[in-house]
Amino acid sequence: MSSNHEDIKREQIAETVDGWTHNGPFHRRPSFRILILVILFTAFGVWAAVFFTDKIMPSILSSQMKSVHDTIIFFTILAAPVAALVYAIAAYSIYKWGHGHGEQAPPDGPPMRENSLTTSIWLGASTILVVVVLVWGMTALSSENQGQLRPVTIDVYGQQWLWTFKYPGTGVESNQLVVPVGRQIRFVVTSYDVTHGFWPNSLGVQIDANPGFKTYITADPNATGQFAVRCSQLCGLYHAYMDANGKVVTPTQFSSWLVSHGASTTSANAYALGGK
Ligand SMILES: [Cu+2]
Repeated sequence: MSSNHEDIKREQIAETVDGWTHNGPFHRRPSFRILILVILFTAFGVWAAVFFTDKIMPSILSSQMKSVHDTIIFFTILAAPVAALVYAIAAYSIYKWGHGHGEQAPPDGPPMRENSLTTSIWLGASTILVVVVLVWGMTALSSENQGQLRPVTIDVYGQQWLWTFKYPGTGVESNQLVVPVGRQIRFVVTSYDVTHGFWPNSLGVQIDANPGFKTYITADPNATGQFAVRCSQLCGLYHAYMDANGKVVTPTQFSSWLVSHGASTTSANAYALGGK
């Protein structure tokens, strides 16, 4: 290619990047620089989803929490390019036409709804994203509701501002939530006063505790460890401090814990190690 040709090409590129043509779908064309910003911001979003989620979320102690965790990562990755496009256009506009940068903003172009290509891409992309999210969500939800034959039932009581847990058949009542690993836990939840939200965070489930009737939720703990039980419904002055300690332990440890809290060995073993 001759140098003359290269000059002309460079001029054309410069025109596409910096100028705005009056026949493009966006009036001023999305420039190469915006595209670079979109790629950079998307990469940041994907990085944040993959490396940051673990650091800011509760640990994973159940199959439900694993599914919550994966869903958050997956949805953040899906949302990253959309957010990146918005931030890229905003950042570029502020840089290029912001106060004090010298250049005057170009006049508005024709309305976008009149451009069928733009609206088709926009509608098509939104539809695909929504359908993917819907299918993912329904799959995750249906896999959470498979009941086990002999779940461990725990009665949960919320009140201003503490949690009480009762372990039926053992006579044990505690402000600490201890559950055995490898068994399905069925929480029967209610409240003594106002509506609270029962949220054992690392178990990845959450349900309202309503006065006057019972709600049910099941969790499948698959790893031992500590977690927090929080209240997820604004319930009064000390709502933020309405928390309890939670612990996933082995069935044998669970049985000993029940005994140390007043259960007979027979009832603790029957409850913790295979009975109902
Ligand atoms: Cu509460």
